[in-house]
Amino acid sequence: MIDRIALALSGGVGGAKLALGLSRVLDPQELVIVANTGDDFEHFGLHISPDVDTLLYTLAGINNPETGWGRAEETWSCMTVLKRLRDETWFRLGDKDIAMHLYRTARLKNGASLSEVIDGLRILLEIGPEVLPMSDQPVRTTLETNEGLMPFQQYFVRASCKPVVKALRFAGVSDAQMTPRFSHLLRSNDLRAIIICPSNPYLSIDPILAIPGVREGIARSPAPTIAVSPIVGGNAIKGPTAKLMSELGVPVSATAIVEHYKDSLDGFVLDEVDAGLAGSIEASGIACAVTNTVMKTLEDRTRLARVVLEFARTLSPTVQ
Ligand code: FO1
Repeated sequence: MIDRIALALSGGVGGAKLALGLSRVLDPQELVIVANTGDDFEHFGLHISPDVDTLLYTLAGINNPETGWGRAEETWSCMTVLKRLRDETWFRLGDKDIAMHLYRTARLKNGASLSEVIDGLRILLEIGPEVLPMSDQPVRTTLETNEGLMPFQQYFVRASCKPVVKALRFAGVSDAQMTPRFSHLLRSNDLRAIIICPSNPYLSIDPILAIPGVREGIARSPAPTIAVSPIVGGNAIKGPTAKLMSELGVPVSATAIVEHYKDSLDGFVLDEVDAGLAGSIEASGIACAVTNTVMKTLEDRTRLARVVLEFARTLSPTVQ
């Protein structure tokens, strides 16, 4: 079987952008995306999977283009009434978005696995590539902050990432298994690349890597592992990555991202503004590609996907 499947690890808005680019370059059966579920939480009795839904909405072309998360053409009737009932409305749930959570919650209650539910949503949204949760068991990103231990959405949304983070925990991760399909792919010889999307490494990618066997599976896979830098010129494109890095005592640079992933990487994609870092990164044994990694347009997403896939091809042991 020739190498043909690109396995992308994604969380949040940045990851979803590259996943969309990959989905426009590859045939559906050539792309599998593993989504972070560490941000999942129970809210109003509903099981909400933000990074999964951001990926599904983006791949289906129905995401809210301003925020990146949630749906386009949303209405907020339910939230409006909830506010009158004096209930919690800090986590904005649109009416159409709520339908997704009702579907997911009901199916989970009936015994379906998270993988089965997400595949059901993927098919209903007519998305070609497979989207997998990293695990069917619960993993919950929790933050040790100067305001105490905080569940992820309380930190990220309710407190707008203001608390100072001291450490991160992924509750439940040591008891979690990779989803069977994820584990199978990591062990297969069909992979052309393992792509770490430009998501927040600490909040969106580390929960995936922390699942027992993932790091070993990546190291063992003959496929090249490539990360796209989420840091451009010492800043994050979106979200709290830069703030988090400085609070964790990590220099806010693309080089620090390489350092963070180093045991798992074969290649690293730098933005042009950081081209000067390529030499030292390559001296550490990790190949570098330099390109525009800022994805403003659909064309940017598609072009970056092509660059990553071509880069992987040059790093493959049997370069065709
Ligand atoms: N992020 C916010 O900053 N405010 C919100 O009210 C909010 C609601 C929301 C609803 C559904 C969903 O799938 C995502 C939502 N997000 C919101 C984003 C979410 O917190 C993040 O996408 C991830 O958890 C981190 O990437």
